[in-house]
Amino acid sequence: MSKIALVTGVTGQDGSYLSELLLDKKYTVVGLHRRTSFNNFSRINHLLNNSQFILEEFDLTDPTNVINTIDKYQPDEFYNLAAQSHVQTSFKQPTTTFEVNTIGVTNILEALKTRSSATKFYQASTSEMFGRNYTIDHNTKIKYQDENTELLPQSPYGVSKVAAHRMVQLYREAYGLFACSGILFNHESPRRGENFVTRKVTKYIGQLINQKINDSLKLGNLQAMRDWGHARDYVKAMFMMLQADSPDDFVICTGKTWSVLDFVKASFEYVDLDYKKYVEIDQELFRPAEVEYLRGNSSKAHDVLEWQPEISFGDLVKDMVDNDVKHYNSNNYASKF
Ligand code: NAP
Ligand code: G4F
Repeated sequence: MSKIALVTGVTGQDGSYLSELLLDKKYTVVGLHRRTSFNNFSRINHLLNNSQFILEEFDLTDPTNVINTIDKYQPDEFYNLAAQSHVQTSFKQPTTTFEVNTIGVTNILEALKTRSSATKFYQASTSEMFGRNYTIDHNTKIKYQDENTELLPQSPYGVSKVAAHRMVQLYREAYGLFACSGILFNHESPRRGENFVTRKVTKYIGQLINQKINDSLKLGNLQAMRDWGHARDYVKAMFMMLQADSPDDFVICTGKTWSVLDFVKASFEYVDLDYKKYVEIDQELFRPAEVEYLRGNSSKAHDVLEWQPEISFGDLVKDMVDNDVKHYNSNNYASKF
């Protein structure tokens, strides 16, 4: 009999790639999505006819819904990818962010503890939890974050994810759940939400090349540094964590860092355009508090899980720009992933 995996946030970037990976491994995947006024299945349309893929309506802020879903499927693995995942939005909606990202995780942990304690659980933690903190390598002087770096979040989103991260550690230690958190650094793809900076840039280029936009590209802080990888590489690490001998937390990253400006330049240069002609700085897009520097160290994941990223920064930029140029070349903007 095939293993059953529950995946929350299945309509999102990571949920769609993880579902593909699990289906390839012959899992039955139950994709959990919340009710919306119009179905938001553009990233998973290609999975809907797969008999091993089941869609189930779900909201992790509703404890009864969480318990009933776990009772119904008694899953082997539970991947919690659902979140209010936008940092800027979390400053405007701190309560919703906390309800979904922290109370929602607690609802799942409680339900697993009482109804399905053998289920292996994955929680989507984040490098945003490090906030403005880093560790310095005394030999190389390189600044980085790893599993031992103290968490100093700089946004309601970061705080909500730290609280959930601690809750996962507590349920692992206090109740013996096989519960892991992946501390994933920024990861992108052609399926990235359009309000994150990388996709905002590549979407603009796609529209520009196809003469579908006349406005400038308005951006905020171009100096912030991020460790950007490809989502396809990162969902493999989620799966590997739940196949390990024992549950633990792992940093997942590339170990390199670039500024937002580096990403902008690389994207425009790829299509032989000068970004300076198109980009405008908009003070409204700066955040009340910023995470200025992220550069991970994933030695632990490399040593224990034998995980390492395969897709380079340059290939990530190409993948995203190529996809958006193709996407906006068509008048049918439906899913083309
Ligand atoms: P994403 O594309 O924004 O997807 C978020 C998903 O959560 C969507 O499917 C969304 O549904 C769902 N969701 C939101 N609120 C919900 C609720 N109350 N009940 C049920 N589902 C709900 O995010 P992503 O980039 O795939 O990231 C996946 C996870 O990893 C998130 O937890 C994020 O915080 C975390 N993370 C992401 C990164 C990154 O760089 N991508 C890095 C570290 C950690 P709708 O489609 O209906 O909105
Ligand atoms: O693309 P971003 O919105 O991603 P951010 O804030 O780093 O968060 C993402 O990565 C986290 C992992 O570290 C995840 F947990 C989280 O769920 C999300 O996936 O912004 C990246 C940087 C920031 O410094 C921001 O200030 O880009 C800067 N930026 C500059 N102009 C902009 C813009 N960000 C956005 N979204 N939009 C802009 O116009």
